[in-house]
Amino acid sequence: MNLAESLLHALKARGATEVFGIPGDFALPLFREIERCAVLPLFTLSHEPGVGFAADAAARARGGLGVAAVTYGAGAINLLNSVAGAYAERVPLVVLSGAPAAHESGSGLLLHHQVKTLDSQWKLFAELTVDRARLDDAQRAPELIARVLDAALARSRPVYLEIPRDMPARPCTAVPMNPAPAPDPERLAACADELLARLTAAARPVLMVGVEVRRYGLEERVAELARRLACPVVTSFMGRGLLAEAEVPLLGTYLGLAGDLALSERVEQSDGLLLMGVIVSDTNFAVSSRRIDMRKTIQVYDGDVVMGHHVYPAVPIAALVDALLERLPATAPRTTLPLVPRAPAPALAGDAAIRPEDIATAVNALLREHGSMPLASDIGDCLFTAMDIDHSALLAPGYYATMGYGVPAGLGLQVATGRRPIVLVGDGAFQMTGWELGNAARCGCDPIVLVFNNASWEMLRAFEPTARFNDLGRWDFASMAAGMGGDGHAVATRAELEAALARAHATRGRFQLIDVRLAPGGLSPTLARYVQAVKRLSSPA
Ligand code: S1T
Ligand code: MG
Repeated sequence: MNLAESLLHALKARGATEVFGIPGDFALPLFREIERCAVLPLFTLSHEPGVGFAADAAARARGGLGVAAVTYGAGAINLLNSVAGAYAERVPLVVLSGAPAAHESGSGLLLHHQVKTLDSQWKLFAELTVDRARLDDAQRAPELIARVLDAALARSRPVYLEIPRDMPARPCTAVPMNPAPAPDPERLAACADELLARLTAAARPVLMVGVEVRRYGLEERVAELARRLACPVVTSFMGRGLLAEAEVPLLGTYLGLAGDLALSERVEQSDGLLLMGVIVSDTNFAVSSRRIDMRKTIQVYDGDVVMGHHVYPAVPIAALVDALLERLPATAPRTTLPLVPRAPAPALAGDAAIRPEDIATAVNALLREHGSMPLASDIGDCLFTAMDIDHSALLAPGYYATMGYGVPAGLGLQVATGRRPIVLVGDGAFQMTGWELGNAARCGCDPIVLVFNNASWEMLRAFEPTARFNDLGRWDFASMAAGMGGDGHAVATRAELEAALARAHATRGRFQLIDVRLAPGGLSPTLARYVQAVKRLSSPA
């Protein structure tokens, strides 16, 4: 076996099911080996940001590692923003970068793709990963690969492997599978006992679930925990879609002043708020009507558990959930709290102009008729509109908030899970990475893509209403679909939207792009409330 093969087996053993990438001369030997040994299928895309987003989405949707393979310099540095988003949103993304061979690095020449020094790229990735290794010694490679890949899974964050181009074909032994270190049993027991004591003492406990619940594959166990705790469950904004297919008394998503005010009140008034895997960020908590006193919450995040002034370090969330389940009788009565209240699907008046909320209504009608579909959303009003779509599995950059995520993420989701997604994307974000749809057929994907075509960076206009720089002009995305191997439908009325969605759902094997011509200036109700709340909370009292 050679180094590339050993690496691919190690990736596969840790949940990877494909590699997304774009080669370059420093990565040709690596790509040659990936294709030759076929341990993991290789999917090439058109631009490295899309490669990173697709690999990120594959990891989020399927669990386990996502893999992005790129060339040195121009390729890897093009990937940085996607890796940054994966770091911020806790995604175990593995970057494989080609690099100059030993004899080239020592040639004394400046090498093409080089930046400041040959280590510049290494230093850039140091800021966006939890571990890194340069595989320039085939003897040491197996232990380095094991350490780095296991760090990605344990910390649920990106890692970086630099592979000089004279190394992929070098003979190499297999990468060991090292057992994850067990948490200190006494600390774990004390932590679980105190946490349950606090919840029992609380008169108004609430469980909020966040991204770590999905990243560590805990949805089923946390659903069981929710049932046994028999307390109300909400998701954070970033956790939207969590437990969507689990049987739990989910009240909905906490959005502070931008969401359901009764639900927000319940969260903000709770005297026992358990934040399970929640990123305590502005996007999750910025528009709370009253600042949640984090000293009264129980925060389980990034390997630590914080309760009041007590900190329990190195308590992995999975171990804690299991310890809590051990302490709670399995026979606890199933709670009768209501499931997520579904917004009534008002009938769409046929010839009226389309507003963002009409898209949610039309998607809800489709999902209620044909069954659930996973969603991949970009940033922009499309993500706020997604809050009005029935609770479905949702991939979105809700915290790092980079544009360009939606379409590549839809491809990554379908490649990794085989499930056909609905992609929600604004016209501005589509201009960035929507063209990856040209690779959909080659990747075996046929997403339904809803372009929120408001001819504007509307989310920015909401804060800068007089600025002209948010004008994008009306692009005719529908007419571009055929050239990329899909079908395009331009719709301007609600009836046209419903008909196009039905037609798109019935058509398989080609991506379906629905170019929704939105009336300028319209915001979804959630984004409108969010903007109001931000303005209110940021204006001097
Ligand atoms: N560039 C990238 C890569 N990501 C970003 N988030 C931004 C810039 C800033 C930005 C937003 S929201 C937004 C921009 C430019 C406009 C999005 O326009 P579009 O996709 O058409 O969606 P909509 O019209 O619904 O707003 C965030 C807030 O920083
Ligand atoms: Mg727009």
